Amino acid sequence: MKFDVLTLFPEMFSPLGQSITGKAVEKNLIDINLVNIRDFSENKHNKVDDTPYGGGAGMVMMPDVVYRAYQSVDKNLKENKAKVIYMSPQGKTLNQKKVEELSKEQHLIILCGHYEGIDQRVIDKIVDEEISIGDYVLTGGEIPAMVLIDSVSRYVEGVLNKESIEEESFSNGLLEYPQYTRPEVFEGMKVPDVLLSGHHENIDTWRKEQALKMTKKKRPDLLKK
Ligand code: 4G4
Repeated sequence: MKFDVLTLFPEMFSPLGQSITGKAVEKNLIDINLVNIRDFSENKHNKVDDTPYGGGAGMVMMPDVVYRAYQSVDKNLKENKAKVIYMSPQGKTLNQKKVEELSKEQHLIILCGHYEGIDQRVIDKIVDEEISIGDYVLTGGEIPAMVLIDSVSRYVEGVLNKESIEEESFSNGLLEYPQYTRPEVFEGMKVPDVLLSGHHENIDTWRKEQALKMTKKKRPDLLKK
C-alpha cells in the first residue's frame, strides 16, 4: 500500500520508521512517500502561507503551493486512482470500520494542514474525503496522518499475523479481555488460575466473559450498538 503525505513537516513522521510500521516499510508492505510542500513554493523566501482574507488571527496555507505539491505525485499507480484525504477537525471521525475500509485502497494521498489550515479552494479541487481523528484541535494534521497510516497499515496483508487482527477490540464489537504474562505472581497478585489450567475451552469462555464484563463497565455505549 502506498501513502503519499503532503506536509510542511516531513521530519515529524520518523515514528513510523519504528516498531511494526518500520518493519512493514522495510518489507515493502507499505511505502510512505513524504512530500515537503515547501519545496513547491515559487517565492524567493520559500513562503507557503499568508494572512487570511477578511482578517483574523494566524496564517493560511496558499492554494497554489499545495496544488503543485499534489500535482507532483503520481495518482495512477497501476491504473488505480489515489484517494485524497485531508486531515481536519471538521472531517468525519475516524473509527475502526473506516480504517478497515481505507485499507482496501491501494493508494492514499494524505494532506496535512498547519497554522489555520489550507485555502478552501484547493481543498474543494483535490480532496475526496475529510477525516478527523477526534473532537479536539491540534497544531497540524501530521499526528492525525500518522494515526491514519498506523491504523490502516495494520490491515495490510503481512503486517500483523491474522489472529491479532481477528481477535482485537472493536472487530467483535467488544473490548479485549485482559492479558497476563510471567511472573505468575506480581506484587502479591496472581494470574487467574484458569489461564494456567491448559483447558482451552474454559479459557475461551473466561475470556469471553471478561470481554463482556469490561465492555459493560468501561464502554457500555458499545453494547447498545
Ligand atoms: C485543517 C484545518 C486534524 C487542519 C485546521 C488537524 C486536529 C485534527 C488543521 C487545522 C488539526 C483532528 C490548525 C485547527 C490542523 N487538528 N482532530 N489541525 N487547525 O483530526
